[in-house]
Amino acid sequence: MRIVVLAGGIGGARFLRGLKAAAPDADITVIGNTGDDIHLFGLKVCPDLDTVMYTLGGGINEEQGWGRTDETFQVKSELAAYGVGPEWFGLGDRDFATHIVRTQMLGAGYPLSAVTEALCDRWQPGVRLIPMTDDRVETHVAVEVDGEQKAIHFQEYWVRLRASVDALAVVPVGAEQAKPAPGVLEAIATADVVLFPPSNPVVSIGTILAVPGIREAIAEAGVPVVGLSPIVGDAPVRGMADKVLAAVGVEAGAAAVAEHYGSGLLDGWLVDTVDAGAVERVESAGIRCRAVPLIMTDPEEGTAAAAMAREALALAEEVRA
Ligand code: FO1
Repeated sequence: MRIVVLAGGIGGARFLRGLKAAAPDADITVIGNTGDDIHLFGLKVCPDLDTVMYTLGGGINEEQGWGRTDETFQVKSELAAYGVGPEWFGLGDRDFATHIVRTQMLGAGYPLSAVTEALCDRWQPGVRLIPMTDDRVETHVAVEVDGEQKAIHFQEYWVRLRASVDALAVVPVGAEQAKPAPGVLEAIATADVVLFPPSNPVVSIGTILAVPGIREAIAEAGVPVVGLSPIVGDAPVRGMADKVLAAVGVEAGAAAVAEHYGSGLLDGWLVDTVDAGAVERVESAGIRCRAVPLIMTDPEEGTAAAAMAREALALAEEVRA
């Protein structure tokens, strides 16, 4: 079975670990969000690609869900000693090697998709990880600080400000001009099922869908498209998805997110058991809906994520019938 998964950061990566356990013989292609990418110290950092690669490759810092395990921060403190910031983004020594190799290969002319493939040679994530595009896309967030409106990089909003101020707008800068990376449209066209894991519907999955051609390819693939709600009980399971959902006028609810994606895209939607009351509203939007446990209580073992993945695949078969 060929499965295509649109993935963002932590929630997507943990779901993928469960999907691999639930469908060990499946051929899984992950289309990774690159809107989180940030250039720091002359290096290109790809947080969502690295979170998938490290999580599935066994190098992730499990508590954080980002960065490497057994990390040290000598380089970061030496940079700070030179007064070179930003200090609010925690790049570790081991992680720096990934960004150095990536930036070196990009500088030699390799596209991000080839670089990602090369980095995955080391990590062997057990899935094919393709960036949504090889072109530069960076999500910026419009905020009002001290009475002044300005656009800041997503990472500054997310990490430095901790999404403590309202996001007035979320803009994937460069998305309109971006082209799907090699292999993305082919993977969607040959998929047996497409999954939207519980990643952020605006800044992760929304950004991937903003690359011209990707949303259309999924809508026209003619195979089941099934998503899992990142919102449980009207609150995001993790992160601050409600902040960016508000920016696009979507309430932080399991049903509202399904409606946001729309029945033109989604065939099935899983909500958590606490949101069983939302099933009827989702079904009336023309999207098949089931209420199942969606909290990945045991990220390490991944058995909860495997159960969620099995439910998603089962719903896909139900939709296909
Ligand atoms: N998230 C944080 O909350 N604090 C950090 O200091 C931080 C550093 C960091 C370094 C490399 C990397 O790949 C990711 C990092 N993240 C950090 C996570 C990052 O903000 C992700 O983009 C979000 O978690 C959304 O996916």
